[in-house]
Amino acid sequence: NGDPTPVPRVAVVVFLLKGRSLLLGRRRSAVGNATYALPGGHLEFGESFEECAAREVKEETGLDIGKSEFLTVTNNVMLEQPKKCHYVTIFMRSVMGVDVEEEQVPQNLEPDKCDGWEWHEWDHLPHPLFGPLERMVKAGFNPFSS
Ligand code: 8DG
Ligand code: MG
Ligand code: MG
Repeated sequence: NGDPTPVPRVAVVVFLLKGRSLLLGRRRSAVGNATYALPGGHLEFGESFEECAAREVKEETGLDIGKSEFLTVTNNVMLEQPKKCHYVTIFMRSVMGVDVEEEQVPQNLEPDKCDGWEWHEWDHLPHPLFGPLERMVKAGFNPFSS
């Protein structure tokens, strides 16, 4: 009866950088609702991190990422959320004009999950950030200098 035993899941998310800005969308979700987060989602069976990054960015924003590189990984236990969850989150980076064709414009392809995608300057990040991202920023992580 009830839910099966919960397990940690793997997520892949992308720091998509453009000049001094990065792409963020405000979540519509039982996890981190109304907070600003990176594009990304669940690693599927058989995928590489790079494949997952490109697929999730394409599904959520329509942007075609050529390449992406691994930056870091964090362990995110979120038992206080309306939907309790635990993610091992892989953070990738892709740079507009280098790994991604510069003139592409992000579209909100999953409006049930996101209010819209916007470029935000690193020095003027919106609030509140999604918990896992907020913790990294507070700890001094910088995707431009990693
Ligand atoms: P999918 O069905 O497309 O695979 O999943 P999704 O609907 O796109 O999943 P998601 O919630 O966007 O991402 C999966 C989990 O990744 C999320 O619940 C928690 C974790 N996660 C972080 N940091 C971030 C982040 O900055 N952005 C996103 N999108 N997810 C993040 O730990
Ligand atoms: Mg997704
Ligand atoms: Mg997502």
